[in-house]
Amino acid sequence: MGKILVTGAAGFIGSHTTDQLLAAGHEVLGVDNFRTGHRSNLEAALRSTCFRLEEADVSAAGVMDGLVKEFRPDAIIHLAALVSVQESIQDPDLNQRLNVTATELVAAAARAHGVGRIVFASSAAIYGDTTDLPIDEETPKQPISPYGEAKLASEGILFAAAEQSGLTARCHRYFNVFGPRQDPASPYSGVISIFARRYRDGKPVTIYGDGKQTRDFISVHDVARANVLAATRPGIVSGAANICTGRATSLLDVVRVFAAHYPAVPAPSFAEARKGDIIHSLGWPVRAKEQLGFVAEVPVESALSELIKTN
Ligand code: UD2
Repeated sequence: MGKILVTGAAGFIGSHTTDQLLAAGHEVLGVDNFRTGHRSNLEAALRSTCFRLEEADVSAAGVMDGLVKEFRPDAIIHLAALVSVQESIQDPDLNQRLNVTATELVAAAARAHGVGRIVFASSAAIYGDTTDLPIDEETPKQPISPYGEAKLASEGILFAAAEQSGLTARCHRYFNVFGPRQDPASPYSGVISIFARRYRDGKPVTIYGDGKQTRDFISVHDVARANVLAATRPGIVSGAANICTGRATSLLDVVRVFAAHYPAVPAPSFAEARKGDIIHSLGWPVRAKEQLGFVAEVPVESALSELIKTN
């Protein structure tokens, strides 16, 4: 079994990835500064003797070098990031440090200590607001936020490191990920996390626009599985792939599932569409299948039902 270092291990995607790695018998070193991650997300992982958690900032000089030198991982899954697009606009310097400098330090540590693979949390945000659907990996990269710019720059950093040192770099362009442990704190948090909290609290949700907008919503369990595959499956080569389902789900579809589970909660209210909101987003999932053997398996309806049960 392998040794895997997970940055951002206490975050939404990081904690699910850690859980799946441990379940598969790997040894995991988790790194998190708890800026947006929560120790409680790792409650189960912390009971495992194969898991160690290090409180540290990946973007601080020397941190990754020291940890990689000591732990000698077979692979690094780099998920630590500034995750809010909105925050990247408000604080571009912080975005640069957490989303670009951190990647440079991860790549440098991997090269210095002979790590074989890096799996990176990229984003569909690198495609900007294209209306050319479905989005495949050849779609022009035209990010419209500092967040998207940083994810694209990080891909470049990792592919250059792969060219120079022979390590394998896998960049996962996540679409709209949802599931347990996603933080609904900001109005710009993922819509499903916001809806889950509102329904749980007995409050009606607000739909911006007519609710017919669609997204390629993918369960965090599928996303974590893609991370595990990319880090551990033999014979994988460097590349970037969309991590998506290839299926469009509208907000009205999402609300229908919640409403059926919470019949006492008042009906949604409708408000004007958000400025700059895109109407449809949909990924083309074939490259992940070809390069990783990854196909999303969890239907949105059952992932929503699971989320509601743990709500
Ligand atoms: C993603 C980013 C967002 C921005 C956008 C650019 C995430 C979570 N969000 O938004 O920051 O960069 O891409 O395209 O990565 N909605 C409601 N009610 C609510 C909240 C949201 O109706 O309470 C709508 C929202 O207006 C949108 C849809 O739900 O039409 C999905 O919103 P989202 O923020 O979850 O995801 P997205 O892809 O629009």
